[in-house]
Amino acid sequence: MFKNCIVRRPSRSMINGITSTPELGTPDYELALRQHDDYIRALEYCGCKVTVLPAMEEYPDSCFMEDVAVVTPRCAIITNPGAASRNGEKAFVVETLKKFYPEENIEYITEGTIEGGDVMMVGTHFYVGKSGRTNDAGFQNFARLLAKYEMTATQVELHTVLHLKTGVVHLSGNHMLAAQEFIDRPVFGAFDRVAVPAQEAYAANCLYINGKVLVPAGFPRMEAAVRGLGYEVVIVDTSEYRKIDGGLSCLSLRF
Ligand code: CIR
Repeated sequence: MFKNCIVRRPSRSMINGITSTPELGTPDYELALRQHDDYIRALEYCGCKVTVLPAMEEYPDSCFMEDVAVVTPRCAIITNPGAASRNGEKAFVVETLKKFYPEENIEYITEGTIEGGDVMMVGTHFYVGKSGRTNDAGFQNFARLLAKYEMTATQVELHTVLHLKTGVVHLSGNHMLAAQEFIDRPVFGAFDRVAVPAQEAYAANCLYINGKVLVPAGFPRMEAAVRGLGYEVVIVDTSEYRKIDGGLSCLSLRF
């Protein structure tokens, strides 16, 4: 059960966020704000209390809260983002996490780099992408911290996506959405995988919360597929965040 979420308002500087798809255009900040309002409402509709942090103009990508911490039922781990322009963001989530976790259960990555978008939690096991943002030393540091809390991790190679959860997402039970290179990956062989069609690859990044699933607007096949698994679907438009490589999970921490 997820009780709490933390989000950060997008900054005007989001138009300068890191992007691999400049052909999608520049984000419309006003529309992004309205989409953020809708996203918060969707999290509340799923039963979460949402803490909304203020925008940080000096960090164009700082609305993507997921990357700066990994929040688990036993501890919170402050990450060490691999993107240089984002690394400083991590300091600004600590005070907020102290309201939810005892200080001794807040851990810090001190070796290597890791971003939360590369971390997929399935119960007490964590799949961690080896990406341009998350390296071996970051993975090893993360796995050592998890072991303190009797949790485990597996490293997963990535070739075509930014973060692990850009391409593969666990919903609940045995359900997993897998796009592109993850459709046939043996490491996820024990899961019942829904293959995300190539034209809808962006919608692999859905978000399971308390029995409901947030699905990005504009992906009818994935919407139908998620409904077909028996979930209530909540549609949220993230078009402006997509322009800077962000999706539904990237916009919050959930615990
Ligand atoms: C970045 O490149 O860091 C941002 N423009 C997008 C971050 C997306 N976050 C995520 O997948 N968890």
